[in-house]
Formats: sequence, C-alpha cells, structure tokens
Amino acid sequence: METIAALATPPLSGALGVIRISGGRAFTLASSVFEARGGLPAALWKPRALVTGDVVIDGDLLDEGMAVRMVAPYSYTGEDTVELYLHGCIPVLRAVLEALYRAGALPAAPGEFTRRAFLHGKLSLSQAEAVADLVTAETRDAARNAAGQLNGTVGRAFSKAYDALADLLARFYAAVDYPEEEISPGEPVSVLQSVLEPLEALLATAGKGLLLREGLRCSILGKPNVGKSSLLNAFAGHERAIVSPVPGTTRDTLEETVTVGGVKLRITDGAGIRETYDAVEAAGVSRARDAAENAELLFAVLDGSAEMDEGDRAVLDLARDRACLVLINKVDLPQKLEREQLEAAFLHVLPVSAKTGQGLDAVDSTLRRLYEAGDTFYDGSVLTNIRQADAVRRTVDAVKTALAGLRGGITPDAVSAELERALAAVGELTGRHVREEVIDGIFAKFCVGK
Ligand SMILES: Nc1nc2c(ncn2[C@@H]2O[C@H](COP(=O)(O)OP(=O)(O)OP(=O)(O)O)[C@@H](O)[C@H]2O)c(=O)[nH]1
Ligand SMILES: [Mg+2]
Repeated sequence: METIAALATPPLSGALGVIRISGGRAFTLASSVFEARGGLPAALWKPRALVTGDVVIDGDLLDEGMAVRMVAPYSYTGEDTVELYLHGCIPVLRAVLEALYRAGALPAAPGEFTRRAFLHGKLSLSQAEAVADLVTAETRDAARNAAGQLNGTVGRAFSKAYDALADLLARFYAAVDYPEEEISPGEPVSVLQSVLEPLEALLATAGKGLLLREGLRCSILGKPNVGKSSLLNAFAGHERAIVSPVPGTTRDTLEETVTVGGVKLRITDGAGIRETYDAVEAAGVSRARDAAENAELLFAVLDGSAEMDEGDRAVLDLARDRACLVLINKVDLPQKLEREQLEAAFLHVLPVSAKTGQGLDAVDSTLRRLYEAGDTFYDGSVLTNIRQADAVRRTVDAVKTALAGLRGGITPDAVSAELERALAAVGELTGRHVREEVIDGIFAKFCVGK
C-alpha cells in the first residue's frame, strides 16, 4: 500500500502542528524532511520513543521539533508510522507536506488512517465509526459514549451475534446437503433467541442515541418581551440574541446549540407570538409558529411580573399536550402571575430569571430527569449511529422471521435464507460483509489526518 501523509491537527496556526506518515516508506520519507539529533535515520530510531531534531527542506532550516516512529503492526494504522510534532506554523507544515509528497508520499484522503486501521484489523467498523463520533462529539456525554464504543462494547455484541449466526448457518447448509444430519428444532431456536436479545436491547437505545448525537429540536415560545431571547442567551452563556425592552425585538428565528442538563438542545428563538399588522413581524411570527410546531420540546415563556393575558393564553394553547416546560420568567421582580391554574394544567412549571440565573438549575435537573441523561447512561452501550441502527433492525427482523419459521415448521431452506439475510446485515456491522460503497461513505465523513 502507498505511503500516505497528512496534517493531523487543524490547518490553523497554533502551538503544535502534527504530521502523520503511514505506510511502507514512512521511515525513509520521514528522514527526508526531519534530521534527528545525532544523525540517526528514522529506520534506526528507538520505536515509540521521542527524538528531537530539525526540519530541513531544500537546505533551509525551517523548524525544530520532535518525532516518533512506530513499527508495524504496533501503530494506529497497523503500518510503519512516523508522527512529527512541529510548531503550528502553516507555511512550514505545508512545506514539509509538499516535500513528503515530492518524495513519493500520497496525500491522505479523509479518514484514510482510520480506514487502514480497519483494513489491518486494528479496529472494527463500529469502532472506526466511534472514532469519527468521538472527534465530532459536541457534548461530553456524546464523547463519553463514543469512547465507550471505541472500547468495543457495541462491537463485541455484533461479533458475538455474527459468530453465532455463522455457526448456525453452517449447520443448516450441512442439513440441506445431508438430510440425515437432522438438527433438532429446539437448538436453533435457543441460539437465535440468544442472538436476538442483546440486539433488541441495543435497538431500544437507538432513540436515545439519536438524541445524544443530533440533539432535541427545542423552541422558545412566548408573547413579545417576556424574555425569550434573554433565556436563549442565558442557556448559551453568551449574548447570542439581541435583547431590548422594546416588544418585537426578535423577528427572524435564530438557532443555537446548547447543552442543558446533559441534553443537547438545538434551540430556536423567534418573534414573540402576537397579532400584528407589520408584514415583517408577521412573517417572523409565522416562522416562530412553524418552529414551535416542528419542535420536539417547547419552552413556553411567561412574564411572572405581569398578569396573564390573552397573548399568554394563546401561547399556552400552542403548548398544550406537547412536551413542554412552562418557564415563568422574571421571578427577580415582584410577581403578579397567578400560578395555580398553570400548575394544574402543565406538568412542569418552573419559575426562572434570565437576568439573575435563578431557577435555571431546576430546568437542568428537569431535563436530565425527563431524558434520562443520567451519568451512568452514556457509557458506550448506546447505539448512536443511524447506519448501525438500520443494520441491527434488519438483523432483528430476519432473525425473528427465521424464529417464526422454525416454530411454524417451514423448510430448512427457507430458514437458511433468513439466516443468510441476518448474517449479511450483522456482517455490515462487524465489517465482514460490508459493501465497498458503505465503507467509502463511512470514511468520507472523517477529516483528513484521522
Ligand atoms: N428583571 C428581569 N428582566 C428580564 C428578564 N428576562 C428578560 N428581561 C428583560 O425583558 C426585556 C425583554 O427581553 P427579551 O429577551 O428581549 O424578550 P423577548 O421575549 O425576546 O422579546 P421579543 O424578541 O421582543 O419577543 C428586556 O428588557 C430584558 O432585559 C428577567 O429574568 N428579569
Ligand atoms: Mg427576542
């Protein structure tokens, strides 16, 4: 396989820039750009130990840094690898890469290092996907789950299912070829059940997995001036939206991703809901209504320092029978809002202040409770990946059909056809049966250098 090289850190100036080189010529190529102190060529460096040296390109000393070599198969990719730790100066890093490419290295495609790790059996496909999930995780919980998957929890469940199905299928083939080799129907049933159980349990986590990955669509709803934008800013921790005492400040909808109570929320703030003759504001109100309609969670905001009026009632009507937190804002001011009826009609009524931050911890704990974003939950046993969830679903489906067939006494032929379907689906998860375009799709999502 060709030797590849790429920048492994973001292409920005910074304290460090890391270049990775992997493949059969990694050591020779590294020596062409990096002169170790003491003059040893890379092929003679002590494996996995840092060496210091100079970057010299076309006779110019451009940088000094450190390097390490890893000898196949003891590297991330499973190939001979050199990593250069240089200063994060983009022109120098570019010069080093260009020199490496001139000397015969190929620029690595996105995810190619991880792809090679997969090809060399260092990672299963689900672990490779976990690497991508880890790199792009937007919350600590999401990272933790991805790290858990990298550790192989989910992958091990897939491998076990694959082995059990492959073994069973082999025996079915034997029974078709040699009818005297009878299989007692009880045994395949118990094997299939043992395959089914963990996969169904995993599948049950897929909804949560999606939540972890994609977040919830959440919309802040309320009449003008109740403090919707102030709340968005309070959750975001910075002045995302313009706040002013003038009703009708926000017109267009704006979105921000925040984590509240361990739950990733894609929050939309928009125009306050009211009847208006202003065409621009009316368009904003209609967008805000659309966002609320499409949201999976609503924050219905009322102003606690004022009495409830028709405008608030219209907002509460939109929130009725929805997943909703009613936030009574401005509790730092003297309160005029009647809470009793509200508390009778809505499950979660929380007094808050966007100004002082009062009550926001209760929003946190309510969401944590509602979406079970507990500390023990995201340990890597949650299926976050849509592709994986789909393949598990197909596996479960085929196994169930095979089970029904066994119980209903259909021919071994028909059962083995279902087992083949199940094996193919679970094989997509372990990477043993996976089509090339699926693999391409997975690694295309990576960044270069990973
Ligand atoms: N005392 C107090 N004032 C608040 C609080 N939250 C918001 N305000 C004030 O209320 C006014 C309106 O706040 P915004 O956040 O712009 O309200 P909004 O609901 O987004 O208003 P529109 O965009 O016009 O619909 C501003 O003057 C804020 O400073 C609060 O918790 N306490
Ligand atoms: Mg606003």
